[in-house]
Amino acid sequence: MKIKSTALKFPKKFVWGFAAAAPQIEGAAFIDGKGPSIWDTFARESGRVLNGDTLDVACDHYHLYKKDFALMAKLGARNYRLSLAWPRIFPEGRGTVNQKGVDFYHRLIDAMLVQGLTPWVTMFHWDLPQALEDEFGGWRDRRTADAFGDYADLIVKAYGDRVKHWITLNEILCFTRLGYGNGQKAPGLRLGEQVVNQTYHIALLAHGHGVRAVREFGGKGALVGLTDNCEVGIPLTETPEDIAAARSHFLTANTRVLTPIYQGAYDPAYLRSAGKNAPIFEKDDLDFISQKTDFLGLNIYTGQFVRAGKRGRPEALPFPPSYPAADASWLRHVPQALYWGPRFVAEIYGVKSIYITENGAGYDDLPPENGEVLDLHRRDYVRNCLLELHRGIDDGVPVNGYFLWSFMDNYEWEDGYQRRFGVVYCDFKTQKRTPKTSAHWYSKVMELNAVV
Ligand code: GBH
Repeated sequence: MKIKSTALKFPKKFVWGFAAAAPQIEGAAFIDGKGPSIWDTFARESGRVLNGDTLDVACDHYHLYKKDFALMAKLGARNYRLSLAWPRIFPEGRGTVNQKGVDFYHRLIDAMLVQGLTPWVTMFHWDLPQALEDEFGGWRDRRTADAFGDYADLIVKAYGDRVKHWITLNEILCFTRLGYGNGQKAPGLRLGEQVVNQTYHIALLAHGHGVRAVREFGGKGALVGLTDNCEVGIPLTETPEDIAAARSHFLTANTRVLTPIYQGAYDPAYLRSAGKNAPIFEKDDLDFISQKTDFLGLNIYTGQFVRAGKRGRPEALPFPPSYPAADASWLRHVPQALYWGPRFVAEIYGVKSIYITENGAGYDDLPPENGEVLDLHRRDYVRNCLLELHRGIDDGVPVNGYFLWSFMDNYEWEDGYQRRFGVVYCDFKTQKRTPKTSAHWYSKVMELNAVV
């Protein structure tokens, strides 16, 4: 018998990298003039975050970034998706600029370039300046989107000579619905559906400002897009009926962000179902929101099985208790999400360039033993996801890159420091970094540009 072994190669220019976000790794929460973010406040309220963990020190990346970039480069990464802390640059959200904050990111970006790392900069990853929450009610008010516009102008002008890949916002749902609707994330409010719809709209306006800023001041070759965490419907069987049902589920679940951005109008079905809770907007808003972007970032961790029910209606299936999941229990193992998510956005919205801006798994890993963290579970999760991503690319889905979440263990929002998403273990007491087995494995993936 002769075995034919297929090399699971990715396309030549495929982008591989790591992803992280300022508030989750930098620490230095009150150093060098940084203002408080809504997360600094939220973390101090009792019962909000596991063990009362704060973002004060995190991975101390603010001081250790050079070492971190050296390790990233040693593992073979060429791209790094980071975010900038708005309250470091505008401690009060707008008005006075904190030059020390601006300078920090000059040094940070230069240090990346020294290590051959291309920066992919997210303008906003949830750390809204507290002052804007106090003054305007944060994402409830369009003055927050205007303040974001000034911030976007400043950072694109300051760093645009070296940064050519910009991401406006990370996961609108998480800082709108989860912050103002169910209180799970900062600012921890539980307001009604109209407010939630309004915060989505203000966030979309901020996205528009981000795109505008890059077009105005980004210089030659600057690219911009949004990162969305779409909910991915997975056809229970890959038959035309179930595929159609999953696709229709996808549209309904993601329409409020993607339809205005790609079609310049709210989906009539969404407006109808929102009724009196629909967002209040001005007509020009939608032109602004739908300015052309260059790519779409997708954060995909999990999915939802869907089948065609009665008269073909999509039926989302509940997960049985024994369905395999990470220690982050929302993160069920559904690797097919990496196939269907990108495929549906390409099919429904005609998106021509997609990057997976996050994918990874959160476990309560044990400390290194003999210098090793044998996270075979994480390696297996990521590998299965990459196999499905590869299948999509083979089928013609335009995915151009993948960023693993995350480089190192970090502040996992309301789950504090217990839940670890890193492929590098971080000892939060000593700040020692130890690459886990998954890091060494992913290093080979990047080197060989293939699933290994
Ligand atoms: C991303 O969010 C974030 O961008 C990143 O900062 C974070 O560290 C990483 O993923 C890992 O979590 O309502 O109980 O079903 C992931 C976002 C997390 C959003 C789970 C929705 C639903 C929880 N998702 N959440 S639940």
